[in-house]
Amino acid sequence: MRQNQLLLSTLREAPADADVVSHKLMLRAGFIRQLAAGIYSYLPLGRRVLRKVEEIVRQEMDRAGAQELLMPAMQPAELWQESGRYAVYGPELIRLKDRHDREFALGPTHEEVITTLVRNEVSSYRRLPMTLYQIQTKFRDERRPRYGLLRGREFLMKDAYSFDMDLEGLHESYMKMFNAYHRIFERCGINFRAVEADPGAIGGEGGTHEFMALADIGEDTIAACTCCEYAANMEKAEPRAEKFDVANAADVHVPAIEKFHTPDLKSIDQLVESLGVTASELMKTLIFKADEQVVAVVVRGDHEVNEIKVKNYLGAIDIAIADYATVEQSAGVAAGFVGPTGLTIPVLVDRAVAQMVSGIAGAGEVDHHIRHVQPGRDFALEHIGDFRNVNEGDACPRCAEGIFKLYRGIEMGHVFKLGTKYSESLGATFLDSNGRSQHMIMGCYGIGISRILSAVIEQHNDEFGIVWPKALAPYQVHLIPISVKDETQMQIANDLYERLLANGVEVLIDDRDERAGVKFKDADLIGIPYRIVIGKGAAEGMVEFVERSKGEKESLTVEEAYARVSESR
Ligand code: 9G3
Repeated sequence: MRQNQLLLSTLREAPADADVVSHKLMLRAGFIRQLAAGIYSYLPLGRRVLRKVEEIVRQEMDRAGAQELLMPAMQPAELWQESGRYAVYGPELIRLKDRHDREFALGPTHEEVITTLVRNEVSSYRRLPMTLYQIQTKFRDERRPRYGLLRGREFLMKDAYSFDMDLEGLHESYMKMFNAYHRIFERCGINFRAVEADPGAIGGEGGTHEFMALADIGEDTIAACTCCEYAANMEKAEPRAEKFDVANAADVHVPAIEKFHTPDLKSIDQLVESLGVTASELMKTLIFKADEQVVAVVVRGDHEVNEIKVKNYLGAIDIAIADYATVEQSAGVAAGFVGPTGLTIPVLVDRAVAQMVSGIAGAGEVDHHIRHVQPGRDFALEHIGDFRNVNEGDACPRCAEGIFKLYRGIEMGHVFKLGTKYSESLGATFLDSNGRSQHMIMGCYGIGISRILSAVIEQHNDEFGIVWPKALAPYQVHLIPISVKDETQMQIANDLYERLLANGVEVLIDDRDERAGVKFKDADLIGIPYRIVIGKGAAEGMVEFVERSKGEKESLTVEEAYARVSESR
């Protein structure tokens, strides 16, 4: 491609509203342009990278035996009413009416569409297992689109759906996808972890993993063991349950509860400071509203409540910290002074609290706390569970020596075991080998194709710009003649360009009439892996060879340079 014709304008500075490096660089290097909040155009360089990612995904899906199809974005509302999800999703689901006033949704995902399609096309066990996928634009009206392609309102997803006769079939289909995902993210040059995740609202037969690209700006936190393979997102990561028997706590004599005055001590830190205790000697009681139910959750002072774990324990759809009025009304005292004793609402006690011999807690009275609080004696242990986030350094539950380290991550892929959630609600059945009608067992598997561009740039950049992994770069070679007016330079540059093209090498030639400094700055921004500079040495047949990821310059003959980039394919 000749850069003089390429639709490309690089920017010296990123717009103010771009606040992560991948968003800044994609705008500055001319890969994307924003049309509206969370809605982007891919300029030619961006489109070429997007296509490279698509091709890797397509190859690995096909290798895993999945069949590609393409489903509509416009989905009749009736489908979502039939699956019961039309009412579940709020403004995030983009809804519209056609000219006949019929209601449609712009597809945020395609469980309803694919299940209906397969229901109508497949009815015998002989046709199963079957995994179908598409690469297609999804619409989700995010309340706060941000970080460029990381959280958009219109984005490219590969979504796959598997259909099996039984659970072991589902496990096989799931593992084929799981392994294909490993190959995809490895080929994309991404440093990632597959983490055990929480099945979430979509439900499923237990068993769901997220593929997270490690990145400091990632919105998710993952916990990975320093020794074994165990890794999970915070909603799933479980601390090791120390062997403990609540009864033995009763062996130790604990004095009766003693209330004491703690004026102006609001936070855990203030209490720790003024009482000269450690946070692990404190009990924190928080009030939550799970659907219509109000519950108290008690965790140790050095731990944080994980709302999803509480929600899952209660089997609730929604959960949120209770507002002041609800706290006053349900605990009889202002938030911050709530304690675990004397509550009339259910009290969920984290395992770490249940095994405390005694601790300091809120007194249920403003500016007062209580000490010598003994779990089991001073408040009921009817609900004991894992309700907290793991902390860095907590013991791994799977191996003997490992401890957790926490990382920020960008979710690039998510694989779910769905079971019969959609085949039941939408009636996708098949006749088994005994002629009995059974519901198909499903799995679903997503990859954020456009989001991968951001994840890759977050992991592959330097102070000068993007450093594309070879498999994803928009071109493989960047030819840079220093002076387009110098006939010798242009002769060599054009000759190289034609030969490389003829040899199937993706090459971009910077034939603009620009100063060398401008050409190098732009080349660094765009981040093409190999660069051949045709400058003064051209007269002696010498060119400069630079590998973008390394930076050192080599002086080579034209032939040597040609060979270097040709063999690298
Ligand atoms: C909606 C809206 C947003 C959504 C969904 C539905 C996420 C929704 C979960 C999934 C599960 C899997 C197949 C590919 C992999 C992910 N956001 N999810 O169902 F109506 Cl507005 O999409 N789907």
